[in-house]
Amino acid sequence: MNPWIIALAGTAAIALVNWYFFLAPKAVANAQTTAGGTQEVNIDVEGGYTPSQVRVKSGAPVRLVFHRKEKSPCSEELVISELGIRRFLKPFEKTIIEFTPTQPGSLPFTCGMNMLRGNIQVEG
Ligand SMILES: [Cu+2]
Repeated sequence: MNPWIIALAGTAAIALVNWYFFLAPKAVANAQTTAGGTQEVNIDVEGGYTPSQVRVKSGAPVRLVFHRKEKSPCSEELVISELGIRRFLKPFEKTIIEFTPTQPGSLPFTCGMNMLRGNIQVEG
């Protein structure tokens, strides 16, 4: 095969990987506000968090509904270290986590091994 083609294909592959990790748009989900004023977000847990980027407002209660759709031990624990939360997520069930953010900032959440990651963006 023509070495130029191989070099070109290699460059294209590297560009694609860089795009994926640094530039690809990450979907940010806005919380849905219920009639009671709670900001509710449904997050699917299966090999990762969907959505992994969540936006809420400071000063109103937040309800995160984690729906774990697998048995993989990686995702069995949910940690939100900024809030001191460490919770077991039962497989194929929903686990509700409630808190009220009091100031703007980032609240990262991860699995117990810090492999799966997401973030709650609290806006003022
Ligand atoms: Cu894990």
